[in-house]
Amino acid sequence: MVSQADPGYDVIHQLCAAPLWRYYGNLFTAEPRGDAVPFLWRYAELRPHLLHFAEELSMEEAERRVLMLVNPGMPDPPATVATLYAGIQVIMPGETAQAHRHTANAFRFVIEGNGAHTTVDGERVTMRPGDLLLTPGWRWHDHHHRGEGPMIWLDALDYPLVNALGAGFFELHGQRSQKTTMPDDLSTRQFTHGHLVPAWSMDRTVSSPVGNYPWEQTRRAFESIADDAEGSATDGVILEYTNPWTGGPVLPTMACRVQRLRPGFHGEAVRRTSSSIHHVIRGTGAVVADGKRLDWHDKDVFALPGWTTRELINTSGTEDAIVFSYSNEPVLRALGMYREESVERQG
Ligand code: GTQ
Repeated sequence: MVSQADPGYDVIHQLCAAPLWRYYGNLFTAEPRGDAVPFLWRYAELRPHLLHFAEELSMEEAERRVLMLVNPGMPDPPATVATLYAGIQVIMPGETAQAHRHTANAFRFVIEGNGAHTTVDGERVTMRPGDLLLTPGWRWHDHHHRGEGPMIWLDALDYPLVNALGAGFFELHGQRSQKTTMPDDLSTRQFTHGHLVPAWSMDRTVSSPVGNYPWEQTRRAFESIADDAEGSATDGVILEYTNPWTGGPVLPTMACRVQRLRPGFHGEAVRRTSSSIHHVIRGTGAVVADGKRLDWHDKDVFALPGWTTRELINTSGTEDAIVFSYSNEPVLRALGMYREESVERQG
């Protein structure tokens, strides 16, 4: 029997080798065991600080003026859950966030404000509250605000995954603003007519070609199935934003969904290997995550790491709750690692 103090341990350590038998249970866990924990960020707490930095920090001092939502279990490098990041960005009237590009895929979900747009590879894309705007990897993008009052949105990126894969590249454009090279909102207008898509374009990329999935469409979708759709036992009436070329997720690494929880909805408990980040568009409710209850309100953000047992609850007896969310489910599915199972309710 080998002794704990066997001098061989020190020697192999010096040789940059290690005894697998001392690590085995941590490397090959019986079930997923990540660093991230379920967590909730209250919009009402963060907003004043965002506005403080909007006053104090110029756009020349910050590449982007963003409060990152850092999971207490993933401080360094900061991430929100495994493979995913969320941040809250603010831009003030007259400001420009300069043009750059990165291999990380990004999208924005607009929280408040009007009169801003983002330019993505030469196309101006208008931003309104509730809109989902895509910036797939390596597209040039710069943000502009020509309206009044603060413009605030949720940023989502997959840089934790990109960096883990050693595939991170970043470039400044050189000019603060890109020149526009096509009509405003063209990609959105071309794909806005349901099943009719432009057949002349052969550029069928892995990412959705749509610049903006407008709130107006989302609202209409919910309205037209208002009381007919039963929805899912875990998630209520949940809709997925799709890539019109494939019917699949909008980005290869991130799937975006929006759900309506009817008054009093109490979802069945489930756990999934995918990690997700949720933004409350409207309503009041709770999520019971691994037995712990997190209460949410309008515009809050909460993170659910993979394999967290969770149930969603709308605590209002009269109002719908509408929740936007994104997950790394496409990555897990592509790699054959997606699993889900139903669990006994805890809340
Ligand atoms: O707006 O391009 O939250 O590059 C993080 C990195 C936003 C952006 C973020 C970014 C951006």
